[in-house]
Amino acid sequence: METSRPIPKEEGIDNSLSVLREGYLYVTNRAIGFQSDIFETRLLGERAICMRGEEAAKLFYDGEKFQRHGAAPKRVLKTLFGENGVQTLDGEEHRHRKAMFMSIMNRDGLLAMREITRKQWMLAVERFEELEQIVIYDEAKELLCRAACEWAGIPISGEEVKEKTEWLGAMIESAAAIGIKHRRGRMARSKAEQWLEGLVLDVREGRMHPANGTALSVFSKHRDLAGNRLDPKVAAVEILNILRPIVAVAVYVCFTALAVIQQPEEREKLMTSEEGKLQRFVQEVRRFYPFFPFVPARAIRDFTWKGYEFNKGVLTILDLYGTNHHPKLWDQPELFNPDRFKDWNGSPFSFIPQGGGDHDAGHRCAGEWITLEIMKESADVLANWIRYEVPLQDLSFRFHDMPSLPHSRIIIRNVKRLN
Ligand code: HEM
Ligand code: MYR
Repeated sequence: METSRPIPKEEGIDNSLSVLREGYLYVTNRAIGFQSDIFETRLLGERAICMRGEEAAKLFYDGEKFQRHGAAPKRVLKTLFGENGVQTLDGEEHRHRKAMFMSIMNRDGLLAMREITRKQWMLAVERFEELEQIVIYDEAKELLCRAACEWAGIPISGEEVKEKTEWLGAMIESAAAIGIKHRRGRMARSKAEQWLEGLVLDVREGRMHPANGTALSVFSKHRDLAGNRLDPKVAAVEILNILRPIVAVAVYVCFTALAVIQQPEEREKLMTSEEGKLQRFVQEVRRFYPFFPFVPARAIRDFTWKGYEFNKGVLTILDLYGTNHHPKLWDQPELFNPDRFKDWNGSPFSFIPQGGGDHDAGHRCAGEWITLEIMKESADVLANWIRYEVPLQDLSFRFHDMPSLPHSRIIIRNVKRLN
């Protein structure tokens, strides 16, 4: 029998405000204070266990021990994720729904995304050349909205792009917000769900014929384990689980631009546009900068791990940012160093910016590979295809903004296409 030991405990009736105040550093700060990669606290009115590191990630992604149903706060479902989507499913039902997502993440799908991203950047750069200055975050959201719709088989006219970009952006930007910003996110979600529900019905009733293999086609026709089509509202939630995160890659594009600007030696290495170098650069962007902070789950049953007792139903949080910066896993974690990926061992639990474990069997991000394709193409554009001036601005970002972004959203001037 394993002897049990107490989990270090943070005092306080509720520490949710500390999470808002400290953001991405909340778990790290306490892990240092307790000298422990696991501690307990109280969040959103209940007991919660917080963990970081490779071993903790291995435990968290054990589908026999943790479930997702009832774990994400309602307010996050109302804005970021949507209700009854893949993020909230468990067991066989999850596996079946996840297979629907993974079926479009094949070689052709990835190549298509890369090509669409390149084309959208070219069109955007033509516009940038006519303008005195542009804001990279705003432009990236818009060009990725066009790319997302094209990839997903969704028609979108020039006039619609701004509105749809605004909806998708609001869902991302309101994910951890309160008050008016939260309400903006909710409203954006309901408008976007209505729009996509309409398209799903158009496909089912033969008024629209999106290309085979696109998200609109596959998700509209998908059948659940009982052989039924998805409720159109759920199909809309799942199509949004494609469109929204593609637009969210704009945050990574913005951080990629920041790295290109602030790391001239690393930028030099990208000059040959070699795939391996682009890959290491964007991997380091995903490791280094804060984006998705942590993921929640609930214990399915009572169990003991390393002597720590987990009770059935206990809310458990895995710190993604803290794991990507864990000093036991990463040499000089606060140094931006793409070359560290030359000898990274590829563990599915140590480098987890988009979740850990297995893409098909677990909840690891369905869009991780296309994220990399979009980022590599964007890094190539920002480092090699265009030249531009970077005026004086506040490029700093804060760890308590969720999502965090450079304050200026990155302004560049006099953009010119090279050759
Ligand atoms: C899940 C991050 C882009 C689709 C997740 C999870 C994280 C994440 C942390 C949850 C992992 C977990 O629950 O254990 C990100 C980040 C992205 C990104 C930081 C960068 C913008 C994408 C893209 C797509 C996508 C481009 C699709 C085109 C999904 C889906 C899930 C998911 C469908 C749910 C998977 C499941 O519950 O089984 N993502 N993601 N994500 N992501 Fe992403
Ligand atoms: C997506 O759209 O699914 C991917 C990226 C969105 C990131 C938003 C991060 C900010 C706060 C998240 C709080 C999550 C708590 C469960």
